[in-house]
Amino acid sequence: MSKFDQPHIPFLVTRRWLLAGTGSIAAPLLLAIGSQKAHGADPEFRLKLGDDLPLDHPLNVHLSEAAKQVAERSGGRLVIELFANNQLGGDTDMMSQLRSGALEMMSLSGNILSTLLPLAGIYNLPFAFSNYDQVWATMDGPLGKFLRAKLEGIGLHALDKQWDNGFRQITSGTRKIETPSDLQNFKIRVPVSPLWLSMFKALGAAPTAINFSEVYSALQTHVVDGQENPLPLIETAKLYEVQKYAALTSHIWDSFYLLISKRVWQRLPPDLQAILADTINQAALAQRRDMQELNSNLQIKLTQQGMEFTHPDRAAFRQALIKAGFYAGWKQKYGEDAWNLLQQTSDKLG
Ligand code: X2X
Repeated sequence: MSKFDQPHIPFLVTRRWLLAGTGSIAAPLLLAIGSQKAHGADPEFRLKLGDDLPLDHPLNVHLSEAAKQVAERSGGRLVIELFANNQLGGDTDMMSQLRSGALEMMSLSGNILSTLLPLAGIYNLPFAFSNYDQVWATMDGPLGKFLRAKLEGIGLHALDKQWDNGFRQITSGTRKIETPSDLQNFKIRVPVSPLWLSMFKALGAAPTAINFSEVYSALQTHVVDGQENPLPLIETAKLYEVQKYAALTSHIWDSFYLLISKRVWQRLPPDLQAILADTINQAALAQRRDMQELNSNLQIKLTQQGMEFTHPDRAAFRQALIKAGFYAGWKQKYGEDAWNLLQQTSDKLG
């Protein structure tokens, strides 16, 4: 080879791939499950499923298992290929792909989805929940049903069971957070969601909306000083490497809708629809159980990894939001009907 020849590059390592959230490039980011060879024939349906979480997050552990089962139960007719860890782009990109037909399935939080359908994120209202009994009574109950029906109206079929992301906690690389006043002018990353921006502005912080695919690098390069996410994600995305303090505010409970484009859903024959829905909904229930267990051990693990925890009084943050008119404003945006459905099973807001 002359010195002018290009060396052979086996595959393209993109910036996105390198920054895929974990800071580690060792693990393959594509899980292609239930390949056609295993079943000897081309599948009738091959669906790509994209998500934004690290491979070892319980959501991906259970989704990849579910994908295997779908291939088996359908005799290889239906194959789901899981693209984890923002491999297809950040959430905003993947959501566009889902709408355009380039992607068939996606797990997506109400936060990003609210940029398409504001109501989809109503369950993210801060301090709506204090425990998982309330959470699942809400999302498996009347409000969840109401929200899934609204999603059909914008061409998205949501499977019945949501997947847990968890109660969100604030982390910081620069200061301990104990009271709302510690958030004054705090440069914090939030998901691309009007509700989050509005909440942290109401608390006096300086929030910036950034997709999760860019969060590790935004913290590492000090574009922002903090972020907020549930402990299982702080652990699996290794955010403890670039954050020092964690304040256990549990300010927002968050989860993922398991979405499939309505056009694709309607093309599936009823027997494949049933296999898909049943297998993935069962996996969601198993994932919820794992998340709760994981949550209880993670404080110890993250402490060993160098994080320091504070236990703020949640009521003080809620009071600050009430005082800023936060709940009154959002009640108007969401409307009485949805607000009252939420309040049937949530803590009293406002
Ligand atoms: O973007 C985040 O922080 C995440 C992954 O937790 C979501 O809510 C989509």
